[in-house]
Amino acid sequence: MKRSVYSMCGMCTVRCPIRVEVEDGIATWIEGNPHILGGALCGKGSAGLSFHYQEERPRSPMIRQGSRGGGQWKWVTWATALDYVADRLKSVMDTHGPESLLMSCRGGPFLDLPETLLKALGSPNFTNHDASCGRNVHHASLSVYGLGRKDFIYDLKKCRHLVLYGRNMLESLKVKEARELMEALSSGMKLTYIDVRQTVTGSKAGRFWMIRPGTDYALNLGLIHTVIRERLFDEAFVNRWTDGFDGLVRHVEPYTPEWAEARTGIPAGEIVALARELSEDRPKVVFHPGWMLARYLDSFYASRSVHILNVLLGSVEVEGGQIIAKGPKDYGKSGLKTLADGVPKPAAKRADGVGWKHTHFDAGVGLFHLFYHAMLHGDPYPLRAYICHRHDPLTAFPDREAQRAALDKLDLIVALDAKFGETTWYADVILPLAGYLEKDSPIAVQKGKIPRFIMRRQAIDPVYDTKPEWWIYRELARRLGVGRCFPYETVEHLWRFQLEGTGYTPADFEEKGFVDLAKQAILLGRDTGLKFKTPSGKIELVSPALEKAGFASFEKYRDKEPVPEGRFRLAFGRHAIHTQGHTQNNPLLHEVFPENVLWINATVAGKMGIREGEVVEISARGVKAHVRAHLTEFIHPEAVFTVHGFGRTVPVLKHAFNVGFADQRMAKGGLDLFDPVGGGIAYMEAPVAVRKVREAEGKAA
Ligand SMILES: Nc1nc2c(c(=O)[nH]1)N[C@H]1C(S)=C(S)[C@@H](COP(=O)(O)OP(=O)(O)OC[C@H]3O[C@@H](n4cnc5c(=O)[nH]c(N)nc54)[C@H](O)[C@@H]3O)O[C@H]1N2
Ligand SMILES: Nc1nc2c(c(=O)[nH]1)N[C@H]1C(S)=C(S)[C@@H](COP(=O)(O)OP(=O)(O)OC[C@H]3O[C@@H](n4cnc5c(=O)[nH]c(N)nc54)[C@H](O)[C@@H]3O)O[C@H]1N2
Ligand code: SF4
Ligand SMILES: [Mo]
Repeated sequence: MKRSVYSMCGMCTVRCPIRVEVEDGIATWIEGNPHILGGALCGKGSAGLSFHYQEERPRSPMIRQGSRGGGQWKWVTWATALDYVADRLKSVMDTHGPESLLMSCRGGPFLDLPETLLKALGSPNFTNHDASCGRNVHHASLSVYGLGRKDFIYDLKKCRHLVLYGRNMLESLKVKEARELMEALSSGMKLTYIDVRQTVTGSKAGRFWMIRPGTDYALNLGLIHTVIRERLFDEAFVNRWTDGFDGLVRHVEPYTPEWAEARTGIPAGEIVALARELSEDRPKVVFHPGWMLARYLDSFYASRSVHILNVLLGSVEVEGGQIIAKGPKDYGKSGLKTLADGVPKPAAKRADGVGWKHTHFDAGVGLFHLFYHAMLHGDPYPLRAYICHRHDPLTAFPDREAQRAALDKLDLIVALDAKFGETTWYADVILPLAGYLEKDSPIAVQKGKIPRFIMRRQAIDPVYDTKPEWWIYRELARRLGVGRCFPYETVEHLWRFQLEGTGYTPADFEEKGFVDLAKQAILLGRDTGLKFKTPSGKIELVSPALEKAGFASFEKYRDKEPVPEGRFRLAFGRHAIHTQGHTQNNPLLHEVFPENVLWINATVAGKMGIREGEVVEISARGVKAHVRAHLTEFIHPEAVFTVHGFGRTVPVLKHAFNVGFADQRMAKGGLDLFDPVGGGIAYMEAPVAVRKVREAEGKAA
């Protein structure tokens, strides 16, 4: 029998809506939800079947037998695994208090379950991956608007000019956004793409600037200087909605386009030309803040300058610009009920110090890397158990050795994962999650121009002995004496609980897999209707909160140490066919893109005697690796580039084990190297060395 099921992709965290065909219990076809994506899906999404029917994933609960990371496991039943986890957690909490429990979970729409469990147990230490991703951008956005990085959407359909800083929309992709970009380009939208190398996205741009690594802040200061000097900004908007414009004017005075040229390598005349072009198209222009801009010690201020450029050109809450993402309440509707709302906030302070010691960071999820200090030193109090849910810090954060040394202080590490991540392999217990086709998930809210509720429905029975999150958290909670916080038996009960007061029922999702909460999108009025969540209610070019915490609103530009010959900034990023570190073992994706290489500027490589395809040694602070060189003129001479996620060390991953090179290994000492204001890891601050292998071996001998 053939069935069609609306669900959500899980091959990356974008979670695109999908339609799945199932024949006699076997999934045979996946496509993008035709009502939203017109059937389109990316390569990774299309390889979803190959993930589900592959053997090399956790197929039943596992308890570690030998040393951590040693790879000796015992398969156990769910009852045994859950009893074991609950008993160990109880004993840790009895001895050290509930706050000694840490949980990290990759951000996303389904966080209510893990957050509720942790809160119910009495620990404030919930965190996510974002210190390794977009935290600098997020904090910069909060400092300007009081709204975070996810509170804006970009109206590409009506935009006239889009500026991207390493935001590689066509490779580091979201299906809906990539389609919108292509459509906008076909309708004449201009695209300026700024990166240390050329990308697929950059190849579609009318203007491509190969910027000197880490100098985007200097470029933006030059742009802001020009916009102000030539009075290209939206005066009405700036006067009505911003605080601190005079301070900005004074700050950018010395930063002429010529000054910026000397740092970025981008000709002053071109910087001026871009500023003028954009002012003609304003406010239908977008400077996209991306995720990370670049990962340096001054990325917070670089990101802030991107937000400020949008403000100056009036690109706020306007068609073709950036629009404040609307939730149910903006349309007078009730939001979903959450389990966490019914549980009191734990009294203990966060062990990462966020919210009390570090008051300028968003206390919602804090900063993952700061927990390692608490693990190692028991300061401000001991952390003794860690639940790692769909997160892989040993891949995503720097310095594997330093991380392991801290993790080794813990009495218990539990991993909830659908794959064998590096951290999962280092855990004491693995609770195997069902793949996304094999499970129902809680209903999610998607904010946007028009907010919607969307549902992931189970399409097939679990291929192995794996379980969905809603079941695992409920079972753990019951064993830990907080089952009352998970008041449902089936997922249907949970959905009904979530939908209480909204007027919808689970049946409303059958037709399309989602429900839109309005028919027509509304924009808030730009004269009186805007309300920013800053203390002043305005856009804060000068941020009193930031200054109170001891940081400047406008930071002067500091030149970076020059990169010596033979050394490079290690840039990294994504490829359209892989997701972070967890698709390298997918048989289909492995076939298309088996191994990462190291991009290096062809002229520089020529001088070093390095040839295309030759294996080179890359090293930093005592860590060495071998990788094949790829020579191209399309990368800045001071940078090398690789696709992140390779060099897996989990031996059961038969396609990915030991294949390619792990860029994160080069960031030794990097847990302490983070942007002090934005909180994000500054991976690219310390350069790497590259040399020919024969030469390297000769010198070592
Ligand atoms: N296919 C695929 N898509 C994904 C993901 C995935 O794993 N796979 N992951 C998702 C996630 S979590 C994220 S955060 C996003 C990331 O999406 P993006 O931020 O768009 O992209 P990245 O691939 O990380 O690439 C960063 C780019 O920044 C460039 N860069 C490096 N240094 C500098 C610099 O100093 N200045 C400038 N201007 N550019 C620089 C690099 O050369 C690279 O091209 O992608 C999302 N989409
Ligand atoms: N050096 C370096 N470091 C980086 C990056 C880089 O490019 N270079 N990128 C940074 C960025 S942008 C980010 S967002 C972070 C990402 O860092 P993470 O959030 O840790 O990475 P992911 O690989 O997305 O997800 C982690 C875990 O989720 C599991 N998982 C995958 N699919 C599923 C699923 O369907 N269900 C469940 N339950 N689990 C699943 C994977 O097995 C993996 O163990 O890394 C950051 N760190
Ligand atoms: S971008 Fe691709 S892999 Fe990610 S959720 Fe969408 S279809 Fe799946
Ligand atoms: Mo990310």
